[in-house]
Amino acid sequence: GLLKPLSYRDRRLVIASNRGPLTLRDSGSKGLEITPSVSGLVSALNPIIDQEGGAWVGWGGRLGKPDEIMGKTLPLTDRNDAFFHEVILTEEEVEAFYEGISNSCLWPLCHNFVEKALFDAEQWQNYRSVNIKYAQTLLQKSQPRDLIWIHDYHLALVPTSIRLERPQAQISLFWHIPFPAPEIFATLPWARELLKGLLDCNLIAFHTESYVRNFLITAEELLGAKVDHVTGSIFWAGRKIIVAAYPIGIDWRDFESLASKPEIRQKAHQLKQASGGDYLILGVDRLDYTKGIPERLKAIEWLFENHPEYKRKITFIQIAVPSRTQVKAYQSLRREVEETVGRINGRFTEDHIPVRYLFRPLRKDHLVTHYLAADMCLVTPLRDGLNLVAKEYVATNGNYSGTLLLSPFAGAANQLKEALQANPYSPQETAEQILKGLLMAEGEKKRRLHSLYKSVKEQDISWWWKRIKQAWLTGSTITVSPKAT
Ligand code: ADQ
Repeated sequence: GLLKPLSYRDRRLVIASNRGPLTLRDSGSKGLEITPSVSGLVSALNPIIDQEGGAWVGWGGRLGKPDEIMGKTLPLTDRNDAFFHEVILTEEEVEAFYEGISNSCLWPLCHNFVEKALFDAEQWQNYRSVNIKYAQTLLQKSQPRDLIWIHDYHLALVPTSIRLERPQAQISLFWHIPFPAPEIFATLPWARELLKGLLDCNLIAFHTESYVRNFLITAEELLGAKVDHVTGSIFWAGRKIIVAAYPIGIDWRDFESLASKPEIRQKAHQLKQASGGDYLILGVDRLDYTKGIPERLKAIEWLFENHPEYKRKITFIQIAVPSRTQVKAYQSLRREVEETVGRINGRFTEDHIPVRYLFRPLRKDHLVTHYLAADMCLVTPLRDGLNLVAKEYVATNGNYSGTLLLSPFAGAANQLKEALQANPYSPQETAEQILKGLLMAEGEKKRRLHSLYKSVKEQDISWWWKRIKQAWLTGSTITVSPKAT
């Protein structure tokens, strides 16, 4: 289980993330509708705040006027020691801060899609002011000794506002996406400002050592910060900042227990039967160009073209959750995926339809049903901070059977060593690895799955939080280098 709750009674955990754990909607006559938010981040942090108590600051999805900053405060547990503090955004802020800088600039840039990154100075101005908004709420809802835990690239400047107000604050930030190489990050016109924002933390954590390396070199090259590459520390502004790799884990028990339910096993069996072929292959992603969905479809197409006997044997189901639908790049991706699915089915359907495409979110039990039914899961992003789907598939099937094909460009590949791997940019290599997985001897399949399952269970969500908490609480007692910049 988790470590004991943070020991000091006067030292609460205060989380900030772009979206909060609850989504609020004013629905006229029915009043205020409150539903749990659905995202990987929320499912990761929920058990932690549940355990520790504390506060969580985030946008609840409601739009307001410029002078409305804070919305509702709502309890998160029935013990009454954890609260959600709602941030309200204006329509313009959603466009400039969220859809603009966050999702059309920082997101593509950090995933190495430099040509997709839009640099708009007015939007950056807005990103700044929204970060100040979150910081104001954090400052109001926390005490000076609290542990402020900020999440992701939306809120990179929040540490600066907190540090300004509270020089002694304990601030940590977890960066959920990759951190790119310095020459890529340097193309951001506000690269130095963003870096300085992050360096106002005490601890910055990433999913992999390579993101840590990129960050350290970037701080060195762009800011001239003093860096200790061995311990992963940066000396800056009279403080020591710890930078470390702590890959996020999942609450595997949840998936394991759903997977053992007879009714879900029955449904999985039916799904497999209904699909018609010998092999069911699955992809599950947010519809995002980083996830490599068109490339994955092209690998399936290559397979059918070069091994036509499989067009009757394989059913490939791609489930895509609608995501960032207001952003142009996501609209054209949607068209591309739909066209590609249409083309493949047009070419290879005889009595059996080889590709099925679902453009919608699934309930967790349905998601688990699909994971269970699938002989193989394709997690083949072009770039991905970590990727939780890979771990969820393993947790669901760990006691049964299943094969994972993983891109080396997903952060999870650092932990899930026994997965099959393929370069998603090569349809041929991907197709060959799919065949290898389908035809693999049962013994080897079992051995690989068992090793994957072991690492998903060992490095789970409580392992993650324990490591972060330890680094944070021990790191904070270390005093500062005298020669800091
Ligand atoms: P995401 O880019 O959202 O997360 P991922 O880690 O795969 O990617 O998490 C997606 C989550 O959404 C999973 O929990 C999955 O179960 C769920 N999901 C996906 N498709 C679904 C569907 N159709 N219906 C219902 N649920 C669905 C970002 C980073 C990742 C990093 C996480 C956590 O981009 O690299 O792993 O944060 O840090």
